[in-house]
Amino acid sequence: MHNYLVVEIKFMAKLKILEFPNPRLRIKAHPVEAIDEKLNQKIDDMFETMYEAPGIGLAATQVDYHYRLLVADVSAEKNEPWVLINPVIIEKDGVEVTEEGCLSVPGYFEEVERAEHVKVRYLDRSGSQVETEFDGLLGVCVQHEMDHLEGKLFVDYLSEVKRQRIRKRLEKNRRHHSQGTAAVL
Ligand code: GNR
Ligand code: NI
Repeated sequence: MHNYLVVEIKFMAKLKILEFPNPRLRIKAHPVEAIDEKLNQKIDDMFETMYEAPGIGLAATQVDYHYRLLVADVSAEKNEPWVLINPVIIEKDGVEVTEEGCLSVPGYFEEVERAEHVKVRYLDRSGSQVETEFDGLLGVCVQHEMDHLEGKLFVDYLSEVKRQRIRKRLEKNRRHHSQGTAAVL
């Protein structure tokens, strides 16, 4: 009998980001049950997708993976990666208005009101439960990503008129884009 060592090599992959008004962005994410190789691969793929976009955060929901997982990096050097698994806000205070954008709503930036400070309980990449206080841009980003896990988008904080205007323009752009693609085929 021969014993074989099977080596599996996985490469990082850039994932497709769902765009508003795709109904899959409205799915409420399930808790992560196990931090295993499959989840680790997903985390790596999410970082690659976020850095290439480029964005400062990405929720699993946006890449059609409906588990409570988000990544973020607001540093200029892109060397401060954060991974939050099953995050829960346990304290919040203050009010802050920030001009937000979203990779799932490309090209639009609008002011959104969020808590100024949040304390979040979550599992880190190693599976340890930790509590961290977030504020500033990272605090806004974490709240924005946690909304995604609930199926909520920043455009939901805008007026119905503004939201419909954004939806119509994005749908129109997408129609034109897919016509161009179809003509090549
Ligand atoms: O890249 C992003 N920038 C951003 C700016 C202000 C507030 C929130 C964000 S998050 C966004 C990436 C994204 O869509 N994450 O879900
Ligand atoms: Ni977003």
